[in-house]
Amino acid sequence: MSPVKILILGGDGYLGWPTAMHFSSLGHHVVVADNFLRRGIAIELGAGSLTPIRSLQERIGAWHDVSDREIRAHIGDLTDPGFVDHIVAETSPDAIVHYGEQPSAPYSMIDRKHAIQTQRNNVEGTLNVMFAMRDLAPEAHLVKLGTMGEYGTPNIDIEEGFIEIDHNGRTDTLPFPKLPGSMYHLSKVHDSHNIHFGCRIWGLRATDLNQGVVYGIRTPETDLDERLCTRFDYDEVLGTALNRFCVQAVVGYPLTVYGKGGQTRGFLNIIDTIQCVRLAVENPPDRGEYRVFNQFTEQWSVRDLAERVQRVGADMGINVAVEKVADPRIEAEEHYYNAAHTKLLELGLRPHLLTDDIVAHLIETIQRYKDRILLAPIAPKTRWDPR
Ligand code: NAD
Ligand code: USQ
Repeated sequence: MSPVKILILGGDGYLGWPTAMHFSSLGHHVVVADNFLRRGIAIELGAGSLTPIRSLQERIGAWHDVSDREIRAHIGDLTDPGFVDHIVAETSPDAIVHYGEQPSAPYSMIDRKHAIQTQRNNVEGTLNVMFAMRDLAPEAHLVKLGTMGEYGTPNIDIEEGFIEIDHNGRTDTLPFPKLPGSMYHLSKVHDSHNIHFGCRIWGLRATDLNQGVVYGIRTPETDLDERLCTRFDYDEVLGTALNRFCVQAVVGYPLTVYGKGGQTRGFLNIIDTIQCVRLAVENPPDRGEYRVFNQFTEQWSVRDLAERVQRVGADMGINVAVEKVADPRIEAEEHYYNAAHTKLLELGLRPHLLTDDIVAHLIETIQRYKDRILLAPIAPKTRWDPR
């Protein structure tokens, strides 16, 4: 693909920073925007990244040292309309990759304040991006990170965004019903409706990537220099299941399987997140088209994942215990789950499936940073029903 201009919102985050480096390595013109909300939340929680992440400015300098390529940065808040208009007008992007939201379900369930903050941050930010596109960059392609959790766990197969419905003798293809399980996941549902509206009414072009749970810490670009590493959270609010289990294995903390452990989700390696986003950017939809791709490579129950980490740990000489703790969330602990995920494969996705070697590699990488692990924020405390 010839070089294009890509604006990466949330470009200082777990996924945004490696994505920025990847597009830059391919020769694209990359601009990132971030307000460091994620770094601030980690401080608020008394938690922190396992990996010693550098400031955004240092990362960009290190990337230039290593690759001789430029990434430009704008520091500001996507809920500020003036900031968003400025970066869109200044960049004139071909594609906008939008990671810039509060991504944690537990954070959004701490209390009323955190729920409202999450929905304001996510929904207002995305609305600002849509208006800026309508007025300043109507040809640009919005690649928006949504989540598989928008669908929840219905007792039917999950389709990719839309479902054909026969009703009273008539047929239509309509958005798949949504049953999100947290205020955060709800914010993504609101975003999806808003973006769909922007495509239908204003002729925007957008790809909504309903992503599963991401695991992993290393990409070809982060491996070039330790200063380029991405953040990696393992606390009860910001950490995700497999990442948390591997850190728990390293420090001898019993793996925290919530409830029965039959909660089944789609998962993918961070390398495949970047691959999927690249495929979406390289294959834009038409004006007015709203596409939904389910972005994960395989599905696992959290119980299966914990058993996997336990088995790989044993092979590495680590004694890993699994502890079923009362589920702090309100969610189905055993359920049917079968979600379609063919559209990215049709575009050329080559999945990096979870193997024992990948789990071992993840554990080894975590062991390198073992001295930085904070124990206090690991135990689950945030409850969906705090009464
Ligand atoms: P992250 O918190 O590390 O990255 C998000 C970045 O956006 C952060 O750097 C944050 O500071 C920035 N940001 C948030 N609100 C902002 C605002 N108002 N203005 C400017 N910058 C803002 O999270 P992540 O894990 O990299 O997730 C990125 C995106 O992917 C999120 O939208 C998340 O919902 C989605 N997602 C993540 C996963 C996962 O497992 N990590 C899975 C599915 C979907
Ligand atoms: N879980 C455990 N033990 C833990 C942590 C989690 O059993 O220590 C369980 C949870 O109860 C849940 C499942 O694992 O059933 C997934 O939880 P998670 O914290 O790994 O992921 P989740 O809260 O769903 O959120 C993460 C990202 C979010 C993204 C979402 C994709 O933080 O940004 O949107 O994964 S998805 O789950 O497909 O909606």
